[in-house]
Amino acid sequence: MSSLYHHLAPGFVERLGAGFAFLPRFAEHVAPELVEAVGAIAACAPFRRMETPGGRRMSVAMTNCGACGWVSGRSGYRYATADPHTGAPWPAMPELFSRLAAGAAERAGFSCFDPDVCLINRYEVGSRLTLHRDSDELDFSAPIVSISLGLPALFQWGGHSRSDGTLQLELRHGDALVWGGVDRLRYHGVLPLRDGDHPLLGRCRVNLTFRKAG
Ligand code: MD3
Ligand code: FE
Repeated sequence: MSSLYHHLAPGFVERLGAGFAFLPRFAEHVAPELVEAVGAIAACAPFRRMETPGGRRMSVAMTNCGACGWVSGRSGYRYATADPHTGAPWPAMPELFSRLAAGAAERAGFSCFDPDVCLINRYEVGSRLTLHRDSDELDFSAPIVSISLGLPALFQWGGHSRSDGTLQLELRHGDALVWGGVDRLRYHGVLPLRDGDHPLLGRCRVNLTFRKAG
């Protein structure tokens, strides 16, 4: 599907649903700065593979920046103002991150998006995210903005019921997605990362998701 889009210049917006927009290469021009900022964040709040409420270890490693961060553990999923790993507040969200997220949201028709969380997911070869919905936020009127970096991934998205069929979209370095309105609670996931070697990130993929949690 995305092979139709990736030759297009940044600035192109593909509206795939009333509240779902695909912005190929939206963040490509600032990707090196984003990668550097992720390194600085991870130096303070290290990537860790969190435990699910069911006691399994996720294959994706995560960290956060912003006023709060998404955490998972035996007691469930929640947003926390401190990193349970260090006890310290999460690193501040870089200006570049919030500006970029607001810009992507604006392009998709959501004005004044002011995220308080950036969840950072790191996929190694074989890491995946099973089909789920993002429903731990208090305010579903705000969209979620995602930015992909590094190796390409097959993203799958479905409907409002787990059993609805899914479509696939390949997400590449610099691509942005915006989900809001009626599409905000769709099921989605990421298939196991295929091996490759990315010039900036090597054998991994990093995804930033910007949220309004509180
Ligand atoms: C559709 N991340 O962190 S980003 C997640 O590539 C997550 O790491 C994936 O799903 C990743 O929760 C997918 C695209 C995305 C993010 C949030 C959504 C799609 C979404 C929220 C609602 C619907
Ligand atoms: Fe999600």
